[in-house]
Amino acid sequence: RDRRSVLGENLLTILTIIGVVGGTIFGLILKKSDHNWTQRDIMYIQYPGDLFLRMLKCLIVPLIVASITSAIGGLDLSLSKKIAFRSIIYYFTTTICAVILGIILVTVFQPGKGHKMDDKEEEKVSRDVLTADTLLDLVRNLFPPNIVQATMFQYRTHLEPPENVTAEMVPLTSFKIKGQWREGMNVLGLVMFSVVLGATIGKMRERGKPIQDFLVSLSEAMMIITRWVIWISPIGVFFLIAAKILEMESLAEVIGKLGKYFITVMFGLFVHGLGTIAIIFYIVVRKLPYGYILKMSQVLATAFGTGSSSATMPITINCLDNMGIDPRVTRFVVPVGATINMDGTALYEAVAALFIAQLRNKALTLGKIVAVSVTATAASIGAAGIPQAGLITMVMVLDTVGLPAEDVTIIIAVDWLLDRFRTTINVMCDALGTILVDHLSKGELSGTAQKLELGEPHE
Ligand code: DAS
Repeated sequence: RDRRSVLGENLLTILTIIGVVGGTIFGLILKKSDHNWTQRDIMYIQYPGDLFLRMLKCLIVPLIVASITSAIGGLDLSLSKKIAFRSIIYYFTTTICAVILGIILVTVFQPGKGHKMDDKEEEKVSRDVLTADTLLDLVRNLFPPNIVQATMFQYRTHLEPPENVTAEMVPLTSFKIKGQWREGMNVLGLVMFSVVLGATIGKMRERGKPIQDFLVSLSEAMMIITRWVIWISPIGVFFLIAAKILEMESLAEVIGKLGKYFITVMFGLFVHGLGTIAIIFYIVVRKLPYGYILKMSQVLATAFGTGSSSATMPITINCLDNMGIDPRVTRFVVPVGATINMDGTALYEAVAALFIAQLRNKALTLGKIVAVSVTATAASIGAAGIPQAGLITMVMVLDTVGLPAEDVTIIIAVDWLLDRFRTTINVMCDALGTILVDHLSKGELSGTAQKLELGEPHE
């Protein structure tokens, strides 16, 4: 790739980071002014950012179908099975580690103690390990009806969303946060379909070539559009963050009640992110990470600015292409990971649910805590890669510990900020997984099948 494109990449990275920092400062300056900011004012400020977000959203459906299908179709079936298997093992291992880390931190830090919301005596629970009732608890909670719902997908077009969405556990195409309808998109079904279609095309061999060639071209066309849209990200993240800062309640009063909770989640995300980097780079790829992280910074800044793994996905794919990762691995691991691999969300759901249980003075048996680890994992799989989707699937985890769905409102004040950080971790762990799977599959990839033809690196 020539020097010009590398210079362009670095310039864009610096501009996007300036966009994040500038948007934060701009938002704080506006917030400090004595103007009374109405929802309408904020909508206008957010408008350039919304345009940027919508441009990225337009790419999601064609990019997911074309990338996953052409990536799997471009490999012989045995190799694509190996890549899928390695990816799934990575997703589950990192998600479970994130949940366990979250449970340990919230149990050690006890962020909910001291702000009791219920004055009733703390229930005494048997601290013994696996008694019959704990086991019963575990089994009863292991497959609550909403786990089935969370994995059930409904890909609805823009129908009028159902009324009481917070009780609904089916990952929604639209849901309400703070009285505002948010349109979203659950791509789980689309990903499953693309995997099956890709495997079918692979099996068809020559007869599948016309559709394979079409999908490879469609995937490349989406990446070319991405490389145009990517130049708007500094402006997009600037206005998205400024508007969010204006919307935010004053941090002072919020930090009081939710301060320890906020710090517990942030510390967990930091440890998980650092740990994943250390394991992937020092043990597997044996390369110093700062070169990768520097290249990744534009992706991470976009994930932070948009709060959406799905919207950031085209930019993640483009960045990994520029790193020389095999496009067939990238076009499978990133779209699937952006949909079902959300380590940051899983950690956050476990911490938040146990934090609220502490506030409510609800002592939990070991069975309940183990059940939380299962439902927090399922909730992160069920969460779509759109802003604050984790807040919606949180209801499922609250249900596990016997808390009402309305308790979600206790943590809503800082959720938009935590959402950005957990989305950044989600995206970073997807990219690290791609680098890992590419490294593990190097031999087989260079041997058997041709690389996907990529167009000119971006200008
Ligand atoms: N914003 C979601 C994402 O895009 C994460 C979440 O809501 O927890 O990854």
